[in-house]
Amino acid sequence: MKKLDIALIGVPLDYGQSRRGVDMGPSAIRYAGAIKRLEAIGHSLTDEGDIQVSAIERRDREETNLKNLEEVVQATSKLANKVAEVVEKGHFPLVLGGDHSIAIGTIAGLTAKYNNLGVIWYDAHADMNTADTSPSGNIHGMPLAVTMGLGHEKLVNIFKDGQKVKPENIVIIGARSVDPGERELIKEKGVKVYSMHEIDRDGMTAVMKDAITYLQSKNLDGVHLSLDLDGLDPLYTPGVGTPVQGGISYRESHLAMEMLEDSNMITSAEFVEVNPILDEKNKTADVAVGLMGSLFGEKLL
Ligand code: 6HN
Ligand code: MN
Ligand code: MN
Ligand code: MN
Repeated sequence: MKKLDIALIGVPLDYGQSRRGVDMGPSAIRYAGAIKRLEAIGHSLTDEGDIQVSAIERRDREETNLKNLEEVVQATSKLANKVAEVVEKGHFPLVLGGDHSIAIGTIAGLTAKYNNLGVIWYDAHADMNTADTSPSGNIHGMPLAVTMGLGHEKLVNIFKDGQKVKPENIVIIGARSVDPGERELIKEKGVKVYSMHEIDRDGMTAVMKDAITYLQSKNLDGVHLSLDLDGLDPLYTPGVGTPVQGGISYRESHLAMEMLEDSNMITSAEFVEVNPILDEKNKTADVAVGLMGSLFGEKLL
């Protein structure tokens, strides 16, 4: 991989879901050695610090099905501005969550540079609910819908109004827990999904080859990797708020990252849902940093 100028941005946000602790994700990932690991590969790295998140302790007070909407809007708006600032300077944004609602801000900010962005959503979930379909009211289950222009206008209009990514430019990998409303939306919008069924049946090599070829056919000017650590099986990443059994293995995930590195298509990334309170000795943050190593071109020999 060519040497990158990586801008690391932490987002200590846990308002997009209902379990405490995922706000400590950026610290846990830094503690697991992310910076040294990426510098050892030869990249230069600037730690932009953390986005400020309001520390209001009154939660779930809204009667709507969008918990902590204002806090999520504020933090993701700030994040979008920061991401826009670093991509405009030519840096590679590497965003550390925080819960997956942060992707609303990351992807919005990326549109400052990319007009036809692709997104790889590595996750057990589709994160395509809206307030109307969400079983939980948690905004971390909604960011992919928001990115397609669907959902509360305050979320959809962050950074700039409306849709940020075309549905046909999105690929989901690792899905195994999809809500009824999400299933309908996937079909209606034609989102490409590689579920655990395809990974089991065809193998990760075939799935990644197909996903990469699919995205290469879309004339994209950038591809964002949004990696939810719950995409992996909780055996490997127990420190997540919404674990689902039967997930992607550690080795398959490294292979996927290596294939993305070989493809040269990834222009930004985020690693989300690391929750140190639920973790076992920072195992999940360690896996996140290992996957970054593969994604950014770490070589054995
Ligand atoms: N994540 N589909 C469920 C919901 O509440 O909407 C779970 C979402 C999980 C979100 O893991 O980023
Ligand atoms: Mn610089
Ligand atoms: Mn998930
Ligand atoms: Mn997710």
